[in-house]
Amino acid sequence: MTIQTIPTQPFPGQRPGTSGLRKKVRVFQQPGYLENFVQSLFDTLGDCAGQTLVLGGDGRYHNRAAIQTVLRMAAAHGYAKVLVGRGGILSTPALSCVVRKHGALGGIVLSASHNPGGPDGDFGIKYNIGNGGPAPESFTEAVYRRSGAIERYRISDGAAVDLDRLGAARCEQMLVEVIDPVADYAELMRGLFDFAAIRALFGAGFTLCYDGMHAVSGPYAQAILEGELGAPAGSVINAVPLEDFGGGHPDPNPANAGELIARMAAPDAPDFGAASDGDGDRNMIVGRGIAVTPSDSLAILAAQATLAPGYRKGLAGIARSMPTSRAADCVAAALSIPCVETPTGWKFFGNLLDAGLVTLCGEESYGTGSDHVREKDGLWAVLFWLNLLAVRGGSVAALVEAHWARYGRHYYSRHDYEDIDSDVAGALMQALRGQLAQLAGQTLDGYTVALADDFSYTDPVDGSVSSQQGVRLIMTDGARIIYRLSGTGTEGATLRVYLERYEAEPAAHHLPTQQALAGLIAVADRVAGIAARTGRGAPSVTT
Ligand code: VG1
Ligand code: CO
Repeated sequence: MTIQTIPTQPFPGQRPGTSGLRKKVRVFQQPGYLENFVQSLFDTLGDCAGQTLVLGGDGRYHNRAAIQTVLRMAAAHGYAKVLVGRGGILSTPALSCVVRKHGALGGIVLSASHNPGGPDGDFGIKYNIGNGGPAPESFTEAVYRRSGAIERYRISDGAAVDLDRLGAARCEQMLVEVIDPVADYAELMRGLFDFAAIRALFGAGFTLCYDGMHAVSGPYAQAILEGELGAPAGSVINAVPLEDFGGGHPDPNPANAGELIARMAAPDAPDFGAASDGDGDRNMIVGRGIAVTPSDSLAILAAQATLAPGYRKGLAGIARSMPTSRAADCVAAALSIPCVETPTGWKFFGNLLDAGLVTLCGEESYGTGSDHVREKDGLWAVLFWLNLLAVRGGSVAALVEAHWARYGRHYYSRHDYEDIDSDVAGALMQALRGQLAQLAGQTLDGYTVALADDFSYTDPVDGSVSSQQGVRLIMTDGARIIYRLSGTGTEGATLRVYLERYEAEPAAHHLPTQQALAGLIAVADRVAGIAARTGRGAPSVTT
């Protein structure tokens, strides 16, 4: 075994987006592509000698090959130890948990999250720092700069490590410890939630369907929900992680988790439905005949948090991404705690959590989490909901409706226009930014614009500024239209339009969402010229 220095040349475009570097599998399969990025990462970190790295992925196609490459490169950079999940598997929240628990320097997640997998699908890599959370923008930008100047990478020519056997192995001087991917995570969950109450709930006949979408969360859900909490065998469907996610799109929303939504609408529907995404950090909560919007879910968890043992002392504050509805703000106001508005992407929550400014965080994109790790956490959200239902009784729908009755309802929808031409998308955003000054004060189809801006965020902890985080039109009645371009796609551009309208009156809480938002949808198109510019008469995905 020797450490080799291999000459290389920069690949253009190795710039991490909202959540890591994501490209087509074929791009990652180019010789040197992954190596260049990992070398740029290690160069940016500086001295890694004697440190611990945590490594795992969502099991998608190319995961195992990439893990071996990272192991051999870590060995060449003097890491003392790498903790790697058995089979190369670690969900994103579990990796965050392991990094924190074992005091690692950081972790590498191999995942493209909710993007489809397989040879023609997507792959991705993300670096998490010692707090367990995604590296901040200043760091990922430094990695990107380094990737543009790279001339060589260092790698051991050692043999592949057997990822399927628990226990210790070696690569050069480095210890490789293959760990149970579930154990540390399950222990953390036991300390946060009332497992006895949830066990009693299942014991009393409560039924659940959890859709693992053939992605990473199946083994976690089976071990915890079926194994520890007594949900009947078979409650977790599509539980085995597959390299191509069974051909599905592991994005837990009503559009992509069709099987679950159909089950929850059937006459013999279980009491509770849930799904998670490729890397296990997203969640969708479904009741009989109702899919809970993620923004509502955050607000409901916040309002009821003290019913879960891990949050009995109450919340320091709540944070939500800017496009996430303001339902959580109403709860924060009622609790007299702060609600912080951040740009899209979990990396912006890390500083707030580390500083103890907030306890719960959420995004409209089916992401919810807390200070227990530094990532959003799909199964955690499911356990939180089960804990609430076990303590309070009643159904998902009843809990949601009671919440709306007390705080009002924020009708909410996201319209995605996927794979549009990047230049067209760029021009659309540019034109929107150009209109901002004129828009304030205008009345459009009955909505008067109170504020039109491009969201900019100053991190209250380190003072860093992130600008151009989404164009917002905020109406005098509090309704909002937000436009931004996705930072996780690998083909063309995706325009996301976020629509929100507040309704205080309980008698008006049961409209179909798209109908309730129809007026705003028309304004959104009129202002941005979506149909005219993109040629699309309708969004490709509506959630
Ligand atoms: C999307 C979501 C964002 C989320 C990100 C990563 O980003 O909108 O809220 O944090 O995915 O989620 P974008 O830039 O495409 O809108 V995941 O589950 O990929 O880690
Ligand atoms: Co994800």
